Amino acid sequence: MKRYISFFIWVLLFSCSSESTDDENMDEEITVEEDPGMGLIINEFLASNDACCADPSGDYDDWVELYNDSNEAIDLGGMYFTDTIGDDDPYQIPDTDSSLTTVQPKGYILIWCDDDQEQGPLHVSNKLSKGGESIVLISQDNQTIIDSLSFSEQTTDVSMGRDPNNVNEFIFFENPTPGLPNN
Ligand SMILES: [Ca+2]
Ligand SMILES: [Ca+2]
Repeated sequence: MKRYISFFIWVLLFSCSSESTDDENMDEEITVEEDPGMGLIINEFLASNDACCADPSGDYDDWVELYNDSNEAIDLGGMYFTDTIGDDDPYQIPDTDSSLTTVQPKGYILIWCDDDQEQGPLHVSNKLSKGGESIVLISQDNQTIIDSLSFSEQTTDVSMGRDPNNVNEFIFFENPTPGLPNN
């Protein structure tokens, strides 16, 4: 009889622990349903700018377009940018004026790769190489890579960006769209 009771208790315990596992699974499903989006992503870039589009100072400089695919505003201030994977001294975007460095939900922002830091906090020290290199955006902790890509040889005034029909594919754009949806 004792053995029978202890078996019954064991079954009871086992069924309780099964229930708690089910609860955890339900919590995970709810989190997925919230759909946080892809976060901040590299959406388009132009590595050789001759006559495409000028920065606010009138310079035809290289640029990287970022898209905020989350539902919250994101401040780039304090993040790091580099054109080299594994760079141990990436450029830190100043956190001096969040009104200039914040990208709104579902919004776009441009980083100018011109080494013109005096032109504002979104002008970084790395110019992009037409022959190909990398674009890496790193979090304020200087460790977490937010997004990165490597590209091969580019054509002047032809940008490369995410295909609006498949955001995981990068294609060329004869008509670049800095600050606007790729088209
Ligand atoms: Ca410039
Ligand atoms: Ca665009």
